[in-house]
Amino acid sequence: MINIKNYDSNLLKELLYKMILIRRFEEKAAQAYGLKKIGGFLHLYIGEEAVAVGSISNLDMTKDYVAAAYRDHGHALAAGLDPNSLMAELYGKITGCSKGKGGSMHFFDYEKHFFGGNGIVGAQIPVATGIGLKIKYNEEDGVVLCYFGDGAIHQGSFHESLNLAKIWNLPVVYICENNHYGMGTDFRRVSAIDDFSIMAESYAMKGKQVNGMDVLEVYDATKEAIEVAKSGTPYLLEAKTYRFKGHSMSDPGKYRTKEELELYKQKDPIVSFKELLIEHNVITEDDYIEMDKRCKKIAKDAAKFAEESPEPDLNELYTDLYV
Ligand SMILES: Cc1ncc(C[n+]2csc(CCOP(=O)(O)OP(=O)(O)O)c2C)c(N)n1
Repeated sequence: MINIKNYDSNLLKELLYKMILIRRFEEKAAQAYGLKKIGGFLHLYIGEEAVAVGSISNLDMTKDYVAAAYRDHGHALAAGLDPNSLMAELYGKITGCSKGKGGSMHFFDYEKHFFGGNGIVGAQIPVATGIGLKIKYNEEDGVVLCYFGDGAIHQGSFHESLNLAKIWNLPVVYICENNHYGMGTDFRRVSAIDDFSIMAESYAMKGKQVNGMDVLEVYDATKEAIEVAKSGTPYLLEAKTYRFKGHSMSDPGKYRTKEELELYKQKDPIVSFKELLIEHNVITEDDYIEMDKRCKKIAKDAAKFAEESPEPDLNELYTDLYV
């Protein structure tokens, strides 16, 4: 049972603030997408914020690493990437973190240890494993958090990576964000089991299933997983979460009932955490309103920055290429 008194009040406020920032940033991005200011795909993370925030808040991004899939806005913001450069990336502008050439699915920042943003389902899992090997080989004090969806867990890349990670005892925490759907497919239709954390046993590592709508539960479980991973055994976490929006902006979400969606909205990770903090006098309603205003302004300013930024020069087509 989580006792809120065990946590530093600044940490609690920071967790709430980061979740609100992700929510407001994405709402602004969705609006810009609707106005056709953003092209390509846009996969929103709304509803899942507690997973990225709860886990990444354990990291020191000067020595730790994050690798994510295409639903990556939340992870990038939680990892401390600049909202302006992220919004500019969505707009395809040169000031974007990937110079406007990656878009929503390919946020990336080598300096800040953020390794995507990967459009290929499961592609980031071997990448994260490779980073784990680099940390171990160089005897660095770091860990990698690797995120992927329930749709990626049946990919060969997942199984091959976990096997290698255990053989080499790499400092990687694999985090399956089970938001119930891979595009329009309910995970129970395509999975032989419904507790993915038990897959850890196949690779002689520890696994745990956590409530991904509860930021503190994710925070605690990741802290423990990081300790285990750093002491020589990789770890698999499964965070049970839910996305409130479609798979991407073009998905009307007809494969799920309104009742199901409503049920999960009652468990909104931001609203429930805010209520918990108010109940325990960590913040007041006014503090929340002030935090929310701050985040809305950051999102609005980011959109302004993106709009006013230049397009990439045509010559950029030939830079950063590996052929
Ligand atoms: C190798 C590969 N196969 C298929 C696709 C098409 N595709 C894009 S997203 C997706 C569903 C993945 O679902 P999940 O991993 O659960 O992530 P979520 O979208 O739920 O966050 C699929 C099949 C792809 N991008 N890459």
